[in-house]
Amino acid sequence: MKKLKSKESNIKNRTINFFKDIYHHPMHISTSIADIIRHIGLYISTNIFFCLFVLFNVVNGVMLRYFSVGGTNNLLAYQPLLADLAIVIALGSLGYFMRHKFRVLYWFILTLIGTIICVVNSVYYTFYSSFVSVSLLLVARYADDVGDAIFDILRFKDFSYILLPICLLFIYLKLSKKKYFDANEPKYKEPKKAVSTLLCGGILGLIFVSTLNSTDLGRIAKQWNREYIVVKYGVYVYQINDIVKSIEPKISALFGYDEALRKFNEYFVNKSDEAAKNRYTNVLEGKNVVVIHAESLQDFVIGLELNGELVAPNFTKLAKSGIYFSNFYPQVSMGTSSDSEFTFNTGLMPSESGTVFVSYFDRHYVATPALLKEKGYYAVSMHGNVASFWNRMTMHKNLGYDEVIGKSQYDIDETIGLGLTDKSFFRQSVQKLKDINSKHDKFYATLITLTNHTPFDVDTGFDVTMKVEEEDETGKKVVNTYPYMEGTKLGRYLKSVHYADEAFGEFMEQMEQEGLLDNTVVVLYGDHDARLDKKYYERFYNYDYKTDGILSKDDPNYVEFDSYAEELNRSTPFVIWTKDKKIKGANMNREIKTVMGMYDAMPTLGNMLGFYNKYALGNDMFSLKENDNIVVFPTGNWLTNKVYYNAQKGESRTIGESILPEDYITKNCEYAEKLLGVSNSIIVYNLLSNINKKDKDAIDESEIIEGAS
Ligand code: GP9
Ligand code: MN
Repeated sequence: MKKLKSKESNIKNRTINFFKDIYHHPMHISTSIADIIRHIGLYISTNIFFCLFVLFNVVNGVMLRYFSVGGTNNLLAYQPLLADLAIVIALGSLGYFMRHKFRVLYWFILTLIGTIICVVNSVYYTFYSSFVSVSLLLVARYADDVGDAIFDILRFKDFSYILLPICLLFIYLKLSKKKYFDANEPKYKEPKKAVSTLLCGGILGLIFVSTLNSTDLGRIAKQWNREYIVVKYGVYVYQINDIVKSIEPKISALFGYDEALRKFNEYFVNKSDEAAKNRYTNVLEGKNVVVIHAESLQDFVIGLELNGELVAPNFTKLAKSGIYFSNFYPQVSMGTSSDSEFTFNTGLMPSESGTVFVSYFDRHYVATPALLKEKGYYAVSMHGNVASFWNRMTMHKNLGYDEVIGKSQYDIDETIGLGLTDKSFFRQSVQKLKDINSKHDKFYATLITLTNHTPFDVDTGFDVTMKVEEEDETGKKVVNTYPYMEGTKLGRYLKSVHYADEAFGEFMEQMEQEGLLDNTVVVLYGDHDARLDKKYYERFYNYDYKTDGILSKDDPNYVEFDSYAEELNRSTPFVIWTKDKKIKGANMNREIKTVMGMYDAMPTLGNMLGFYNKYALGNDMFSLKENDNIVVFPTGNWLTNKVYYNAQKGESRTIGESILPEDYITKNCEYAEKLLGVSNSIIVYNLLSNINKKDKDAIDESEIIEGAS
């Protein structure tokens, strides 16, 4: 016993001497650095188990990033490493508030949880190229799809995370056997150490936060780009954030239900249970529907020419030969693409907090795919990116799509930017549609494009310079080239749109060749604007080739591009196109200039296709009474043919010579507020599931009565 004790104190002394040596090293290490190292050394030698706990959990986090996302840059990235360190140290520090026995158990439990997080995410990533969400696990919807296949796909790497906790256990047993803990670590609680260790975790956390930019912060708030968050914040912060995000909607749904239901009933009490008939009612009934969700496609490119060449000839052709809504506005919030998909298919607005696709995917919605399914359609969504992106895999099913075709069902033979090119995507999708067409009576297909997404890095060779005919010194006419939009983000956007347009043109040709356009309506919408800085539009509309700058404000040709112009410029094209230019007497080739929101798409198309959703918040564009409409934005801003109202600033800008009726602004503000409130309540409190239940109860009751009679 005595011998053992002296051996232990020898070890301790040797360690202390080693760090003393560093302190007095002839290399003239500055005293303060040597001091720090000595302290760290002492800390480690008397807290070996805690340090190993931190090290092993951090290593597991690094391994997960490397084995899933991959790349040496991920292996060496310092940001997630800092985040992992901070979170593991901070959580681990609480152990010092406990007596020794419990603190070891606590660290083991934390390690076990960390290991489970790594294993589950590793397996999930192998399947879905994304990271797991607690909220998805809770409903376990994806389990059906995984099924037995899970055992075929598991690899050694998925279990490698278990090795370190086993090592930790092994080391613990060894240290206990050698009475290391008796000699070095007190049995009692050490609150001082707990606080200083927590502080250390906190400082590391602060250093980490100081390295983040606004995109990083924005993305953690939204939590939809899971890979990005894991790569930046590490898997532990991701998972904690995911838990918070998953609980948030559940908590907000606990309060205020009765009030929400009262307002909901009040809002819909006078709304008809049937669609108003007009000359477009049922004109498209029975036709296949192909919806093109055109990534970042803005309306100003329709008909736009540069140097005599159309930027988007195919989109322009579609607009000019179909029903073209030329003042159409997406109503997206944080959920961008997914918000458009949601509003287009349900007529509801995006949620006030979080995103519907990620936070409220488990609510009941009345949606176009489900309604068309009732009419015998096969509903499918297609996208070249991973199906878990924006939680589409789950949410599209909830909206009623029979099938969600994502990246794994495409041959990724050509990539640009975010992934599979639109050209390849369309080429392969036509074959899939051909197959679907041969198997089903009619189909509703949503094709979500990808290439025209920021950073718009597609060089199509489309010329965005300015050509000016001038006279040279000899008086001869020459064409000079000026940079104009070349080298700017808007210039890149125009080239990228040109690519997306070419891809769409090829798609239409292939559809025609396969005979798929004959009984099909093609619906095109731009999902949101490209979020380009105002300065590019200022240059675009006011370029002065003589100075390669911008025209002066006094110049007669100067076009003011202020914040209102910027808002109005966010419009995207919306087109309903069929080969026939007249169906049942209805004109299928016209332009509608009345302002329209994404939430008007469902009522308008629904009337044409023969279905009605009382709970869609927009209007059927062909049933508008006063030839005016209101587009409410998630910010509370709204737009009519007469005015753009900015709710943030409490300011408005009239459009053209419009004269506003008395109370026009007040009434529309009230309307916008009510609409946003009721839409959010439907989502948060799941009010449409109640409606269905009520309908069902009513049916059940009538059945009982009928049965009794
Ligand atoms: C991702 C794509 C882009 O698959 O749809 O989404 P966004 O960034 O536009 O919301
Ligand atoms: Mn998008």
